[in-house]
Amino acid sequence: MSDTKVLIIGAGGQVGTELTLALRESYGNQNVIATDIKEAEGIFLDGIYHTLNVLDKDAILDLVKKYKITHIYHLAALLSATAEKNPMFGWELNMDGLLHVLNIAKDNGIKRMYWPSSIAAFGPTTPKTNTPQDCVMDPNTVYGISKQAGERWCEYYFAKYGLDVRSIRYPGLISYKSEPGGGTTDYAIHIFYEALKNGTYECFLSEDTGLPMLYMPDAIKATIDIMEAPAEDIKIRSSYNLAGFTFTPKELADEIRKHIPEFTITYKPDFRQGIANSWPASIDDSRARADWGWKNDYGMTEMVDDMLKNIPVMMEGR
Ligand code: VAH
Repeated sequence: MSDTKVLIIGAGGQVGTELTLALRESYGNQNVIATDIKEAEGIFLDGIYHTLNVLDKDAILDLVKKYKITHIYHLAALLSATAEKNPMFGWELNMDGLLHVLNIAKDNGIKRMYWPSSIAAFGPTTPKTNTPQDCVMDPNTVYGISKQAGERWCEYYFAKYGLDVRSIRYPGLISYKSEPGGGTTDYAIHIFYEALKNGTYECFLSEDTGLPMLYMPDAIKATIDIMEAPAEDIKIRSSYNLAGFTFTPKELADEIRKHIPEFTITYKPDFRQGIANSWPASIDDSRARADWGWKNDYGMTEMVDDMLKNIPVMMEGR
């Protein structure tokens, strides 16, 4: 019987769906309480699930007390493109939501808390290549501003209250088990479905837009590894840089064409090009590698192979 009781807030998102599956494996279905704003469906019918609005702090507290929660993974957020369409709600959900969870964790003896930041916390004057852990951060998107502010709050709650909160700056995440969440890097997911279904894809970023990316199995591994690392190994309490590989839409299309020779791509940049232009092209994640043993298992080639192998299987099962 595990004495670990995990609450996942925002379990229905791209990361949350796969994190729920992984944490159930680690701690048992009965020790993982998955929550999201939407009604339970799919995998969430196989375990404990509650609809939860992260802006309702009393509802969060009720669940923490009902299940005697020991660990919280707080994932709920509006991502970059979505938040730009609704700035004030994006700020409210991302910031008030985080502060509700930080305060509940502080006041209710939560042993460890996880909250994802993003490379979106960097901005247009951040060094673009091999972006250092510590450098200029001038995000110019609602999402990026909320992530930069959130990092400051996490470090504050650790320093002032001793809350063991840990964080990773996720790059673009690529997966097939869950829908992408309205981000700028989502092109790198949509392209696979379009390539398989239609043999062509119209990309909303320009062909030479290099962005740091990571395959979801590695993102889930990193998330669990940082949460299970000894506290003394976590020397950065804002958020750790992390990435796997960098590619441009053209490079990704060329890799897909090794599997689907007739695949074609066109480019029609939209407002998301301006968001992508403000982000780094590659990330120095040497501190995560040094402090808690991070290393990615998947490179771009392995990711493309795995996506193109698994998407058809998953689509047949639907
Ligand atoms: C987004 N997928 O595009 C997210 C991520 C670095 C990008 O944070 O908004």
